[in-house]
Amino acid sequence: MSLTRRDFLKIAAVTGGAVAATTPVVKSVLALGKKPVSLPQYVPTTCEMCFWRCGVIAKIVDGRVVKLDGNPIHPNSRGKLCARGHGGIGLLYDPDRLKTPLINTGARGEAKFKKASWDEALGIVAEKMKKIKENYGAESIALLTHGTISTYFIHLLQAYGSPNFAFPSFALCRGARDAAFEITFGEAVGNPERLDLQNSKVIVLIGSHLGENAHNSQCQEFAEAVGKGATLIVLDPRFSTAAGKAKYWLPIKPATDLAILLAWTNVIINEGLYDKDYVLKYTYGFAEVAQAVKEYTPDWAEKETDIPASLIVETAKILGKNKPHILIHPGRHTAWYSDNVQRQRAVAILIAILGAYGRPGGIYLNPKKKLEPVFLSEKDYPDHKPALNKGKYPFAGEEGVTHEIVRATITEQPYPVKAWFTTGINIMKAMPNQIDTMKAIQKLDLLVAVDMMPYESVILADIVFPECTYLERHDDLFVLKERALGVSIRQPVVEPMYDTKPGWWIAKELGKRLGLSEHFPWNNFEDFLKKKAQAWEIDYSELSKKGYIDFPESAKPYILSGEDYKFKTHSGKIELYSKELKEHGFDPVPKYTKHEQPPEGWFRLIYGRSPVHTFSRTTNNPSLWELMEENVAWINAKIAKSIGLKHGDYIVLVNQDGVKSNKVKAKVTERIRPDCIYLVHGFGSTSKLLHKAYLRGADDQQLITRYAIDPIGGTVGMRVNFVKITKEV
Ligand SMILES: Nc1nc2c(c(=O)[nH]1)N[C@H]1C(S)=C(S)[C@@H](COP(=O)(O)OP(=O)(O)OC[C@H]3O[C@@H](n4cnc5c(=O)[nH]c(N)nc54)[C@H](O)[C@@H]3O)O[C@H]1N2
Ligand SMILES: Nc1nc2c(c(=O)[nH]1)N[C@H]1C(S)=C(S)[C@@H](COP(=O)(O)OP(=O)(O)OC[C@H]3O[C@@H](n4cnc5c(=O)[nH]c(N)nc54)[C@H](O)[C@@H]3O)O[C@H]1N2
Ligand code: SF4
Ligand SMILES: [Mo]
Repeated sequence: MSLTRRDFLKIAAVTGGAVAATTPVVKSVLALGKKPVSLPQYVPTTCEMCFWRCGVIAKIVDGRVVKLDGNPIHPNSRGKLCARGHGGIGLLYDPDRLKTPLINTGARGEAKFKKASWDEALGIVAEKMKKIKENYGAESIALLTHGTISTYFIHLLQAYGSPNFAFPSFALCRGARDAAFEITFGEAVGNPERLDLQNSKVIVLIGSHLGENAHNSQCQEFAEAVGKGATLIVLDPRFSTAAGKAKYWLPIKPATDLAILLAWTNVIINEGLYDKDYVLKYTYGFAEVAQAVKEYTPDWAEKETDIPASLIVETAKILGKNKPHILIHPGRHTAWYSDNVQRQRAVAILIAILGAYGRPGGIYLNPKKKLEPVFLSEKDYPDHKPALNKGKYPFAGEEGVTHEIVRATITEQPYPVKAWFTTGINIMKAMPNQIDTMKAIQKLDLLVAVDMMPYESVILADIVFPECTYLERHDDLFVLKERALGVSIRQPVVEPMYDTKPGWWIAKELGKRLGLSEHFPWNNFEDFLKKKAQAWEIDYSELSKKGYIDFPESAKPYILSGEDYKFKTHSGKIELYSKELKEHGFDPVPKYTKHEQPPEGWFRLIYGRSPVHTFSRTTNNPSLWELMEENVAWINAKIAKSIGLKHGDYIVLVNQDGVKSNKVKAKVTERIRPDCIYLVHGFGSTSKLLHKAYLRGADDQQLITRYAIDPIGGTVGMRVNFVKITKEV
């Protein structure tokens, strides 16, 4: 059962939102001198089982978290959590958690650790950092990071003098989409994406496997739209969960999506089905697009994609006739091939000519209000050398490029990299080409991991700092750009277990030992949060009680009819033709590029999500492991028959470079094209310290020894590997 908004407001009225605060009811019972009765306490906080960051209400009985529910007033959860959100309790009480700081006494990866005190472990890391700075410069220390902890460690590194950090969420995830939207509309589509799904008449999913990709409120709105009869068109070589709800499942040949996007544009323009007024008023470069797509006819696209021309025309007409209430999902994990930005540009152009940006059922606008940044400290960072990826990819953005850190570490160009910090990232699972990652690691004088669980990054580290879980700590406030602007709080619902500490504390203590105390001018993180709330004119105690506060007057979802709306591009218009791309030597309007297809007897390796796991990070979670213990390899039934493979047989996959996977069960199914094999990402852990996940299933990343870099934004194409099936396990 999920909490309703009314239930929660009643609960919020009696609980302070603070960890140890006994409720007034409990206090009155104690005052009567009776045996303490444990009435449940309810504390709101923010989930970090993935990056959707739903509002959570934790139910605590006798100091133990017994249930997590969705916060009904939080727009990302709307009273519900996904399975992984509920599974937060499994993380909190996982017996395999990191419990103390650790010092590696063996070789990297051997997992021979000695327990250490915080003072000892922090002291060792600080001394090594000082030596590296003396010998090579502070920029030789790099940070690979993901999640909330990034805020504190990027701050620490910059204060020490290094500009080198990278998130997997750019190059390996949504970077191409964000670059394409910034080029076209002058702004990214946001996280959560600003999708007006609940009002869409037609929804197009290109990959975007909603239902397996369990982003909570997006799945709720998607279900609502399907329930209201929206027409769903799914492009996926695999019959995904979403394809099961679709009117049109188009099992596209992988790597050819740009062909159908350009052919749809061709039909919509030729048939005059685009939004003429919108195009005239708000876009730049329509004539160039119309000219460029002339060659991309449905007949041509049929040969590229395997989708019949008649279906391409039929679906294009549906899009045109229902404009502007069209939701062409801009995607999230868009690190597919070498032309990710151009594919995403084609999506953006289609959205624009259908008039679906800033319109009901399309993409809604950012809220009107902004909250000014409040920094961890006011002190300036020292000067430093240019970052490793400086000048390499003109549209790479601010989040860094993971493979540039790996490359520079191996080649020592443009300068040596001697230390890595990995905070909230599993480098072996997130980044392609594990062979290169290991080569780079051999070059390091120091490898530090800050994590909660002994995944692969941890067993490779020299020093391990155990962070407490999101249910045991404060973190920075989260600003949400839903239809209205809002702020969400993370606060401890129980005290940290074992000898674990919050990320902000670890960064501050390390900073202290490096002479950087002035960059951490607060004792307790809650003091900083209160200062921030004050600057934003938010009542902190109300935020702490409710978990979420919004500014309803900030919502301005749609462009009004005839409004003189200015986009944040150079021209103030939507740039269908991009002068910016042209100036950098790239195609100003997307052109089709052919990608290599698997040779006879080989299959393209594709991958995606399970609704009950997040990447590798939940594979050992006792509650979620029970729901799915290992992944399986999806193989087309005809192929299986031709090689005598039965459903449930164990197989091994071998890639084009001879790399073999761990054994994995075959899922023999009609639900996938014969030219692909599909794995859920994140499995096949090689960490012996994980009693549930160790060697369960196959690791897609192990087989991704090749990757294709998109020169526009430095994003990575990871679906360019081919595998064979062997039955030798
Ligand atoms: N449960 C759960 N949900 C999650 C996450 C999680 O770990 N677990 N992670 C979150 C994150 S950070 C991200 S980035 C998103 C990722 O989720 P999405 O952005 O939805 O990922 P995609 O890569 O678009 O979708 C994977 C689908 O693409 C299909 N596919 C493979 N190759 C092709 C191709 O060439 N063309 C087409 N059209 N389809 C193809 C696959 O068969 C699969 O169904 O999920 C988010 N949601
Ligand atoms: N082959 C392949 N590669 C991929 C993807 C894919 O689908 N296939 N997906 C890509 C995408 S879209 C993304 S976003 C990235 C995701 O990349 P990552 O975010 O690195 O994903 P995980 O594998 O879950 O590793 C997360 C690590 O952080 C730790 N962790 C989790 N929460 C916390 C916390 O609160 N504090 C600390 N200190 N540590 C924490 C976990 O224990 C784990 O060790 O991977 C990318 N790489
Ligand atoms: S989508 Fe699920 S895992 Fe992600 S934040 Fe929301 S409840 Fe947590
Ligand atoms: Mo992602």
